[in-house]
Amino acid sequence: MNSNSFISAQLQVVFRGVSLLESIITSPLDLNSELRMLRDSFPFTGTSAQAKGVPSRGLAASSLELALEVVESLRKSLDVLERMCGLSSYSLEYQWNKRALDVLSKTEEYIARELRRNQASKIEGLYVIVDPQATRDRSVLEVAEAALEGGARVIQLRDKTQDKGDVLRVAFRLAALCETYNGIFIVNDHADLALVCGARGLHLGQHDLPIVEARKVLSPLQLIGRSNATVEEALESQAQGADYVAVGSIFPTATKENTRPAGLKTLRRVKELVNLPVVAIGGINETNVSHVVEAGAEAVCVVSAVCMADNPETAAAMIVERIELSKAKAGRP
Ligand code: TZP
Ligand code: MG
Repeated sequence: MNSNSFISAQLQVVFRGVSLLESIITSPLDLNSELRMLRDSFPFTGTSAQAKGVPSRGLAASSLELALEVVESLRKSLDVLERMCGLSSYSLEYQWNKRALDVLSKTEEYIARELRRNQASKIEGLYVIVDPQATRDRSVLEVAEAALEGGARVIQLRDKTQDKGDVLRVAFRLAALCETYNGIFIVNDHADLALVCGARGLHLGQHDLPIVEARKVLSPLQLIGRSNATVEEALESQAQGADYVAVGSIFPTATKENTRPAGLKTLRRVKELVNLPVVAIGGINETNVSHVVEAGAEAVCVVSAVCMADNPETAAAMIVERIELSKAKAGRP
């Protein structure tokens, strides 16, 4: 292939890619119009790209993942074109490329947000934190597997003591374990570990990395959850771009020192004001879990009630049953 036909192939990729994105991103309307304007103003000549037409509209939501890959490939093609065509910064083509990069960033942000919203809706039911300090000397893998067998939907690895290399080895194994149960694996505190082990998400406290900084480390589809003790903190977490909020401590707990009390009242208020999945945490067990579900929490997060139990699997199953009963009683799906 000579350089002219290579350039022509890149132009086809760009024109068809923009057209494909336009057909997938039908809303929001302003983003769709920006993509249409890019296609309408495509300035490059020397290609039959335009003649090939655009794909049909209205692809399914699952095509958002495809759209994300299209964005990535378009960026590469635009970069190749800029370097191979030696575009002057005053040329229409150069200006169009710059505009395209800007629209691609907005498109990528929109797609990632939508896909994360979809993932975050799966943060529901029983959410178990495994911490090697709170497993009664059993391995976190053993306890996590028992919790998943008992019906837990989310597992978070929280390890405040071991070196990162050691935590990472466990994180890889927990990530694989959760996949086999179709569960969600979250890493506490460390964005780098969450990225490297391919966790579905990262959980941050009030004094950890700000969400915007953690996003720079994570892949665009990884979730970020954030702990909150007050309504104001939960609203701030939402404003920072959290995908779910944790609220606690709901009840007194002996597992974590110096927790601030949040209580059921704060949980109810957060449910009213925050438009994200809400996870309740702190002192929750099978005897009080119904109050937490009645207050509206989508997920119930526990440490000791499962990890310190004689039999973590039956303890998890019991809590899951109570959650389901309370949801049914409240007429919730
Ligand atoms: N954050 C707020 S309370 C808490 C954390 C990590 C500990 C919850 O542990 P338990 O044993 O479920 O009360
Ligand atoms: Mg933390």
